[in-house]
Amino acid sequence: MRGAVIATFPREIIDESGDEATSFQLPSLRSAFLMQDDVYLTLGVTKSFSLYVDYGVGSGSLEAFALKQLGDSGGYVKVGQFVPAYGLKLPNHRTYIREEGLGIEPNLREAGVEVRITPGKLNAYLSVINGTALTGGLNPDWKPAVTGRADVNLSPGPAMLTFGASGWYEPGGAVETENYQEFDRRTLDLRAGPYLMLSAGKFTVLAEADYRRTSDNAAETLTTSYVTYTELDFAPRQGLDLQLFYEAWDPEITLTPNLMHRAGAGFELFPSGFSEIRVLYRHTFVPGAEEAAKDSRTLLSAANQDMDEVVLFAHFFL
Ligand SMILES: [Ca+2]
Repeated sequence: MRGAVIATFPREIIDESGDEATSFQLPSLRSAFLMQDDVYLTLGVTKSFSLYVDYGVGSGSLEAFALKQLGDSGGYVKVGQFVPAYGLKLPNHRTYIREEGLGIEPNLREAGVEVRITPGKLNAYLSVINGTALTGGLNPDWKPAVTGRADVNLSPGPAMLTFGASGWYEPGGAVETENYQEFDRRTLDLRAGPYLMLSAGKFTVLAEADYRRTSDNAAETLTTSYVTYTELDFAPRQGLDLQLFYEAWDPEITLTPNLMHRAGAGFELFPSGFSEIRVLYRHTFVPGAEEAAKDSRTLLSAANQDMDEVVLFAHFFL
């Protein structure tokens, strides 16, 4: 089970153009919620064939697949409904490289086939997916999407280095109508980018950058955006992790100033083998947006991203 307590503190944005602007102001928020309450079961049918079910009681998300291992190296074929492989695996999904910038939600499950191969130092995943029966998924229409990631694992000296890239191509993204005669309303979504993990002694660096292009045929719009994430971890002793991170999101490269920056720090404690507590503080800011918002109301939403947040995560597992 994973829960979170969040407090946000928006900076005051003064808009001189009128009262309506107040509706754009992000509310200050004190909130607690259950992020995840999964029940899961693995059934080993034979040495190399297993069945796996994971149900999110609160979210209704369902992961259910059959997995056939290919040899002893970790390679497999997976068939069913699962979380597609993309980029770094972060415990916090409220980052620009997940839910906020790339639209990859924590409860996203897609039905399809995934293959993992591990020749030599390479570790590669490739899946063909097409939405999900329960929650819709990202592409609930007739066109399958292709996603995957591949990385190389090296150990230069005492360090461990993993670097690779991910891609996610959806030719039939979110359909905005139930009327299948209106096929042109579909969107095209492409995400791609490199990532790396480097650890040496008590230090670990995580980094990812992604490009995203979304075209909406109905609205005749094309959006090009990019996101980055960098994290530095220091573990002074076992069971304690200190973190510094910086991320950025430009939701549309042709529009300026709307580049959002977010920087923060936090720590992670493992009081026992079954629990994890994370506390983090982060500050989001958009240089130049406040000044620009006085002239252009369209930039108010960017200006109002300016805020501080304190988040406490608690995670218990069996
Ligand atoms: Ca921009």
